[in-house]
Amino acid sequence: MSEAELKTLETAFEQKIQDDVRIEPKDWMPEKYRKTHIRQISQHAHSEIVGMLPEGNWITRAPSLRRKVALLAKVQDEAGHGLYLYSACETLGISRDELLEQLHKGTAKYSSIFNYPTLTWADIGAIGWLVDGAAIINQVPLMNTSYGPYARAMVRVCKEESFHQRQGFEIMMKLAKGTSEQKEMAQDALNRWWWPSIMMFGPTDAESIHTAQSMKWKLKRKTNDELRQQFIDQTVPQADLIGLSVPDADLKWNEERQSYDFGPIDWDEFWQVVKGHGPCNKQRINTRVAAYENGKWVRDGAMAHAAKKEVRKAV
Ligand code: BYC
Repeated sequence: MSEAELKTLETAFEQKIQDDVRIEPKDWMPEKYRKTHIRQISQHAHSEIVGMLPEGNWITRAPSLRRKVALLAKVQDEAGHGLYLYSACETLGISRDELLEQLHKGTAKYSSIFNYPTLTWADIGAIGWLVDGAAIINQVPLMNTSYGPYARAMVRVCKEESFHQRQGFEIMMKLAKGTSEQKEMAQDALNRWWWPSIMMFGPTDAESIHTAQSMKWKLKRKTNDELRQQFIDQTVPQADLIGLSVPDADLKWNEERQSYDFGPIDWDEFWQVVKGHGPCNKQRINTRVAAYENGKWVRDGAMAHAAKKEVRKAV
């Protein structure tokens, strides 16, 4: 391709981004746009399937049949989200096997939040309320992201995450209004999950290496700090409503900004977890690798079945 032809394609691409016309899989796109989408969408897909593990851990111990059914449905929804996102990512010219290999080898990331343990039933409430709550805030703007398959996947994902957030909040509300032991359990879960949830939005805008370019391409529609602030402003009144206290001594309503001021985030802890040294990183990856290996016979069976069907069609 000549330089002039490339320039024409680049100009047409930039114009589409400017006019909010979605980029679709067969459209021309800069290689960096393609790569950065593979990075973000695959990190998102990996987060969904690794995110099943801390919650799946409680399916057999849910305190009632109603809670068990709701949790089972939630964990299945996360598997579905992973599948839409892997499919969206595959439209960018990378295979599912390559994506999973990156996860297993640790060259692709997944959300830091899923490297913390779920110690009590209240943790399931805290994850639904805080983690799914954070996920919704992060993902609603992504329904307007510039890459078509990602934006469309986000529509259903966001609807389902809203159910998850409500079921988590309901668990917390019941515990907070229950016996003193139950309230204590809810408070303890909030204490442990609050700061990791705030960290989910990623490094500050000043430290974020990808935000500026991703905002230009309209991959990200809001910055990490904007989303984090939105989460805090939305969640603090919910904690107040159920009588739990947010574990931040510096948290204070700022009348001028009409927003909460909050205390310093432990970025050292965040990077430790991102780099693989969180409480459950090794366990999570080992479990995923074992699930992949143990599922080989299912994939082989499905491939053999598909191949047989193709042969039948051909004769
Ligand atoms: N954990 O330049 P930055 C869910 C990495 S919700 C681990 O700001 P970017 C779920 C980042 O990848 C969770 N790593 O990056 C909810 C980059 O490293 P690389 C998943 C993180 O991409 C409930 C470096 O730090 N949601 O699935 O502009 C139940 C510098 O960061 C984290 C999504 O993935 C983190 N928290 O912004 C079940 C949403 N934060 O890649 C499941 C889509 C940053 O250069 N993703 N890093 O090696 C996004 O919106 C953005 O990718 C992020 C990061 C805001 C996460």
